[in-house]
Amino acid sequence: MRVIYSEDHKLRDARTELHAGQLVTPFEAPFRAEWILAAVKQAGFTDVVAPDAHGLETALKVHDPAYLDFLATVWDRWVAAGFTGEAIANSFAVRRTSQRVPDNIVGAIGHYANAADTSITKGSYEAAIASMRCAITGADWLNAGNRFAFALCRPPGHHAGIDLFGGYCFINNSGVAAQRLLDHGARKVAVLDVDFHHGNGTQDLFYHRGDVFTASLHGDPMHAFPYFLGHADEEGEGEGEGSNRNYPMPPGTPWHVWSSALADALTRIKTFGAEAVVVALGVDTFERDPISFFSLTSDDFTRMGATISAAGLPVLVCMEGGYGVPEIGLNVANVLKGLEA
Ligand code: SP5
Ligand code: ZN
Repeated sequence: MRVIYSEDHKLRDARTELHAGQLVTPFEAPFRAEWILAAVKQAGFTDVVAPDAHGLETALKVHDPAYLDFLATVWDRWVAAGFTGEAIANSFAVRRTSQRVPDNIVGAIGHYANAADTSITKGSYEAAIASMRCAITGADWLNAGNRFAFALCRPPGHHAGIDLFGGYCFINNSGVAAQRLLDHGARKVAVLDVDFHHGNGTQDLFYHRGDVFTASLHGDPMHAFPYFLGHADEEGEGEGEGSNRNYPMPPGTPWHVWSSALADALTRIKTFGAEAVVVALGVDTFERDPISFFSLTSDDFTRMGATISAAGLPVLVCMEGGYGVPEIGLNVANVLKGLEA
């Protein structure tokens, strides 16, 4: 198992997250990647490399160019406007409003935001680029004929849509990796999203495409972030009809229920004809995750890896969520162990 990690994740270190009516220290913080890296090394995954210096060519196939330009410039524009706090969206392009991008930076950030939980700071873009590079480098490890890679992406990516940031995500690393696999020979691939939260961004990227199957297992959006996407009747449209599958599940969902959704998703991925799987791995399904409501145990993560491995496909794991508790490292290492067992 090759592990791809960049120190540049530390450039994403916001002071604020709008949570429960207060600006709190973000759940998505640098310690996460440090704890996960330490635990995977401890578990014997010591083949750790830095990512290659990729540009935006692959990202431009799944994101809107103007959105990527916004990400690259938003912090400087925010500072130039005279604002001293972190960049937080507070006005949104919602139902029956114009989708023109305002010149004003407060308007622009609202246009491109799908949530106000993600404060943009100096260095956020550079960290997001490094995270994307980890995913691309991991995809290329599979393109070279290897079976497994772990891209220790931070910041995460699965809430980033074609032209939307939020949910702690800016560039959709798993989606960019899927595109990279297609660009290097795969005819069809799948993104299997096992983060607690619905992969709304990934669903958006590929909803009208027939070359990427997207499956997401997550807390029912009636009760959990991202709230506005992730229902079971969202199955893809046009060329993508039938190539999106959602598995919303209720509070308290344990492994024996969660794993039957996983089995169904893997069966559909095989039937679709995917030649590789990108696993969008959040360990926020853990029973003690501070912002989520599933009941998986640390041993369940080993079972998760083994179940995914049994599908027999090459697997690129991209890190998504998982917060707060020391077990996030162990839980990630357990998935990797299960994959290689
Ligand atoms: C990548 C990822 O896991 N992003 C998640 C973003 C969630 N942000 C909003 C968090 C809302 C949490 N509300 C739950 C309250 C629990 N008491
Ligand atoms: Zn999550």
